[in-house]
Amino acid sequence: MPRLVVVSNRVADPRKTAAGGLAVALAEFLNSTGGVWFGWSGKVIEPAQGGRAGEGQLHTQQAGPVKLVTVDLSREDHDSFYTGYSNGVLWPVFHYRLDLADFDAGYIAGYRRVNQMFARKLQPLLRPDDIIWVHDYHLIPLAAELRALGCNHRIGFFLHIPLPPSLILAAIPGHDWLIRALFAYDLVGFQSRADLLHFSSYVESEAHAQNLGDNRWRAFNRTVQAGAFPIGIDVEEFQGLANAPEGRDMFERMRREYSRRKLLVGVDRLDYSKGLPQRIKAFRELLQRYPENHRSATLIQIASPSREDVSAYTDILHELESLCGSINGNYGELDWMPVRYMHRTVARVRLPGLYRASRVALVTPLRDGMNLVAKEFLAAQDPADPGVLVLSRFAGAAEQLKDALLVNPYDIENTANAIHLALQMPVEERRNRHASLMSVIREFDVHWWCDSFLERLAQAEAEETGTPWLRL
Ligand code: GDG
Repeated sequence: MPRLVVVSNRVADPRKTAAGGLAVALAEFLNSTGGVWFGWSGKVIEPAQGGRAGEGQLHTQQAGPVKLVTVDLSREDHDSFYTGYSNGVLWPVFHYRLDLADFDAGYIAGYRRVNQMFARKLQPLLRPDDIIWVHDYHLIPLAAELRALGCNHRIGFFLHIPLPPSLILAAIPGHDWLIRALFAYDLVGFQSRADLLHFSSYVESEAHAQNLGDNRWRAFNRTVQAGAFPIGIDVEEFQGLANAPEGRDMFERMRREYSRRKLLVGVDRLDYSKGLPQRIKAFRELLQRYPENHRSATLIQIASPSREDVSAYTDILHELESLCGSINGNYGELDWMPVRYMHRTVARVRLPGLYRASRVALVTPLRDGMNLVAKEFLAAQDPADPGVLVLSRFAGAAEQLKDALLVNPYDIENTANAIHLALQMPVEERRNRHASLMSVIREFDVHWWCDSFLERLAQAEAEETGTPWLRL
């Protein structure tokens, strides 16, 4: 068995329960296969501590069967690579938010510098038969930088966020460089068929790649294969959490506390892609249009802190606080607070109980690669009395979860109607929808995701590799 080397911006100890998302998925998989997990240590070296000179310090730790190897970043590299290019350019543009992008010309050099440094640090650690799996938008050029150092390994890439249509992508200065870099991989995975379609139309129209059929394209002297591999959750693990003492305790406390109410729940990182203000406005519209929900419908919105050094995130924080405050002020009663908004991270073990106690989940991003909260909510439900998922049609998950109530989150009135429908839905219909959604999330779970990606990577044709053709 070849060894698996996973590379992602952040690395987590796979023996500990992480906050969720990517870290949980990868930790779970690496725990079973063993291997190496390489990424940034999370540590930033300030100029006073040696700045650039102090960067690249390697830390190695054995965590069960997994070797964790991390590197430090200098303040300058962190600001241009992480805050600047990754989260100030790629994150907003890939989520179709050109208005929020900060195209500072200096960022791309830092982005490339860090990818080069990652490649330099990783390459000496590789064994000849390793398989390398690179994750997400921070590390798009990593394979090209590894190839430039003579690395001939099988390398796959998975993009966790959406890939926008060509004309949006083309707004990024250096977009051609970025997509060319994807051709250094043997396999490029996307969350949805829509993303794959955007990739194919970009490479054919902008990069004049030759379509070889079977999702393979040839350009820049390389052939790349691409595919849609919708990420899933570990359904059994999540259901186990729901049935564990802490999960049950949370469920019972929520049921007691809200016994006379119908709970609605939203759990998101506080991010402008998640459509939080639009969601709160749709809830306000629900109260306005359907007064029968007064004193009953109660929305718990958890917005876990995220990237607080980026100004777009502080703007949204203030907007949310003011929206929730005005709803509670205008509609609340002495014994009923319509919205409970928490800008805090809730322990993972408590989430399943919260989901299970809720009649409706509001998962209404304006754009989302997949959205794992939608799948976690379904997994946590009691099949005999399940809650209803209200899901944005712009989440990658909507391609799979057709039996959710799909909404356009920009359309506040229709979203409010869908929420009302969800609150009124008879148990028979809730059961039927839930059963059909569960069969999808069970079939396409996180194990399917890892296995199908790695199998396809192992089968991808071995390629000639070569010269440092990646010039900025
Ligand atoms: C990216 C893509 C894609 C959230 N708040 C708390 C908490 N969470 C956990 C959830 C879930 C995870 O974080 C969030 O995953 P999502 O998929 O919803 O979203 P992103 O963080 O934006 O993830 C996304 C994903 O990568 C995987 O490919 O689906 O589209 O944007 O697991 O439960 N966990 C805890 N407390 C919280 O307050 N413990």
